Amino acid sequence: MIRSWWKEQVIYQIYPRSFYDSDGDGIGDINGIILKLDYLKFLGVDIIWISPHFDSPNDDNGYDVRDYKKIMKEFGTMDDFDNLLSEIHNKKMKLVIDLVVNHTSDEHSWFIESKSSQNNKFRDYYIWRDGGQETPPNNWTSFFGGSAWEKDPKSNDYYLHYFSKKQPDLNWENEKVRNEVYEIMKFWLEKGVDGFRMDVIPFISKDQSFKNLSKSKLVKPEFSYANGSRLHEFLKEMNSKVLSKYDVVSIGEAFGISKESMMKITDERECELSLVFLFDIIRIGRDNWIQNDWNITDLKKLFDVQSSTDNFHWPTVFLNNHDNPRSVSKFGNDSMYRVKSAKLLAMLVLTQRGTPVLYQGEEIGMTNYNFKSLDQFDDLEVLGNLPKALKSGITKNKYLDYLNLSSRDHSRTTIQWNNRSHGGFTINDKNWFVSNSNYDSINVENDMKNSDSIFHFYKNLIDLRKKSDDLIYGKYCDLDPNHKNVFIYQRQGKIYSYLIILNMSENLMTYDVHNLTDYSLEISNRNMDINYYSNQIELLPWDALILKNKLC
Ligand code: TEU
Repeated sequence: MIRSWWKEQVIYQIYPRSFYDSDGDGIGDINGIILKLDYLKFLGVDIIWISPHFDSPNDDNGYDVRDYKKIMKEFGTMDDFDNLLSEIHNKKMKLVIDLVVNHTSDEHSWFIESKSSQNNKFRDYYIWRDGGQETPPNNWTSFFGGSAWEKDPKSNDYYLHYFSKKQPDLNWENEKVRNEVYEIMKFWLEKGVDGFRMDVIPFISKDQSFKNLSKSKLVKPEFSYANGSRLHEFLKEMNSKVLSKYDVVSIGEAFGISKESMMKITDERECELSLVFLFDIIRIGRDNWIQNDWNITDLKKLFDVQSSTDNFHWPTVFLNNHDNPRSVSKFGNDSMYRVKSAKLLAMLVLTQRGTPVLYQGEEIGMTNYNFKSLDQFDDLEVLGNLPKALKSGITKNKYLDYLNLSSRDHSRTTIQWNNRSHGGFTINDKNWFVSNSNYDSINVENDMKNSDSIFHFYKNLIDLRKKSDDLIYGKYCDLDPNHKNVFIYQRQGKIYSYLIILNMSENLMTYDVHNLTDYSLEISNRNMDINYYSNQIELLPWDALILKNKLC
């Protein structure tokens, strides 16, 4: 295993709009991030990834970029960004930015040119097709509802958009487009950013036949659209022309790719990307907006696939991001056992093999929001997919029930810093979205004061992980894949072997552990003694323990 800084460090994602509003306009901003850097440093974060900070009309909260070299005005100025970068570097942390280059905004100058006439030199920057009569060129659908094609009344041609119609897809077959992207990457790298998270990167290569898809393939378009035949070629080109010239981390958001493709992207011998975000774990049980039941044994299998890969691959480990519900609400118990189960999830994320990626608010156990009606959502996906949901035979109320489990907006409520108005997110009384009413008890200030809080548990685990190469690089082995409640795995290194025991249930039980008495307790989420009876351990609901054994 080749050592790399990005394997050893902890990433923390910031969704700037919802993080901290320093100027009182109700929208989080860059100066707000600067004000909280000491907090992140204290937590133990090494790498900060910020969701898009570029100029944008915000149809999809910045994932629709109007100008890649300008800052979103609500977030601040280029001087603010430069300040943020130098402050982060002064504190010996790193900054990763979001690269959204599968598509741009329809307000990007390239698209305005491209749309202006069929002969315009930017026409081929996007994907235009003649739809014939009144029907789109094929039956592909957009992730945000409806057809993936939008007709331009001027030319009668259709352009492709996998996401909203304000997010036209770039034509990566065009070498000029690729070079433009590489130039944008260099612009930010020359400023000193330490890497990129790459939005829906497998989608950049598209099946050029643009054939209709069968009904079954349309159900999960990510698997039919993703992984066009030139993906690996494009990534290798990007690597050789840009990434290889800098000591940076590249993380592809790899929505819907096959295991083979994932293995290729992250294979260190292939020179494509450093890491990918797979969605299998975070989306377990999901079918579009529907959250089905899932079980612990299935979850363990997914960790096994990613964590036991060979020495040439390195996974990411995460249970939260801005596109998914809050982890304690999905994987834990956000009522009676909120604190305990959030600590268990912290242990899971920080002791698996792979780079841990935390999401703002996770470190204090923020929970899902209780949406009462569809008009409370901000996410354009909610209304976009409503016709499809109704067509599938469910009522609006049922759709709302599903969204209360699955919506992206749960993670976009504003950060709960203290118990003052809007959870202290803003210096004024404005909020672009909502804050969860539980901010009077769940907030950063409370967690900082209480040494037994979720925050301090994260901090202690991060610290432990950093001090132990064996916990980072040790071999991973799931010791009891079939157990329905307990997730027990070993991380075996050169000097220490660690046992991680997680009771992912409300059940109280006695559990057999082979060679248990060789181990001593390193840390647990219990504040009372743990009883070992020879090779048996008593587990209380949501117990999480790390045991350690010095190898000879
Ligand atoms: O996300 C893509 C993604 O995996 C999901 O958001 C997906 O589109 C949706 O849940 C399908 O139901 C990335 C960004 O993370 C997301 O915020 C953007 O909206 C999207 O791409 C378009 O840029």
